[in-house]
Amino acid sequence: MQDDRQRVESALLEAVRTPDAYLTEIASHLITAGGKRLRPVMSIAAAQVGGSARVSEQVVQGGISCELVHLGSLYHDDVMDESTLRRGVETVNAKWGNLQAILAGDFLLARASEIAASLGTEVAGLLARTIGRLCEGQIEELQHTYDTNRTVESYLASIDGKTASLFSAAARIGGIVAGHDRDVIEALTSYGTSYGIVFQIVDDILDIVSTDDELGKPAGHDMEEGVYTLPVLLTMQAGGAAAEKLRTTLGEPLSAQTRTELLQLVRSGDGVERAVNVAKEYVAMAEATCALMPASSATTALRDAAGALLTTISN
Ligand code: GRG
Repeated sequence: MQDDRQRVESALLEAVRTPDAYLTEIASHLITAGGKRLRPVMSIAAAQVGGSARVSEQVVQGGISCELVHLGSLYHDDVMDESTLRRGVETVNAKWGNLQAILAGDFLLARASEIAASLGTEVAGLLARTIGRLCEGQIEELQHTYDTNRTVESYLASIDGKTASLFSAAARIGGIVAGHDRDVIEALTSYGTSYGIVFQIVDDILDIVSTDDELGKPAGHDMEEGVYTLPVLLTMQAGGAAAEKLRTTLGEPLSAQTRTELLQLVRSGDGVERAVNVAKEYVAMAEATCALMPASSATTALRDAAGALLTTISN
């Protein structure tokens, strides 16, 4: 995997190189800043299901097409949220400005599309559809900002689009490019969806239960911004005094003091535990899809990766 990771890094930097040094610098900013590269790693693992051979250059290209979409979405997300820090460095919008961040984000999507097209019409169509799904998920979230009546269905639809669809595409592309059987490709696709749902639920739980230091931003940031995630929705759904307090206080921007107060309220109820239980259902689905794939060390790694996401929640 070390060798594969190096292949991913070189391919990413190569993909954003242009004759214009200024554009190249902006487009490579978050690549050199770091990141976990989960999406290309997922494509590579998906390709290795049922075998262990070194993956082809096309598989690496398929993986980085997903990472470039992820990067493009982060450039745009940071503009929308007016974020100043990402991957431990200044965001593109903070360093160069919103116009540069939007254009460079578009550029990353263009390069991703070009690579996907080189892998065939099925991959090209899938990547285009996935970019649409990310936008749909983000719009669903936007439509329910500060909505205390937001449903769990709305939350799940949003994270399915904004996060899970790209993990699903990464796994599917790995399977398609490696030439796996159709039933294995379908199993990989639904594995990626379940993994992505768990990933986002865990991320949203961490926003509630972690310390500011662990997060590198104030805990409860989502709630403060009007994005009511699963632990908050399930606390409100449970009824009682805590639910009543949340219902009457949320719905508008919060002061730092109120945020801390509400955070305490959510932490002391059972909303977090219930959210963990929902995540566990998706872990079980991810594991069940692995049973439909041929046995191999990559299959075991995928199986273990879904459950491992839950271990990052410490309380
Ligand atoms: C332009 C494609 C495009 C979409 C526009 C902005 C937007 C609509 C969608 C983005 C939605 C979004 C920010 C989803 C969350 C993505 C996510 C799970 C980020 C964290 O991923 P990690 O932890 O990050 O894999 P690293 O930095 O490790 O890569």
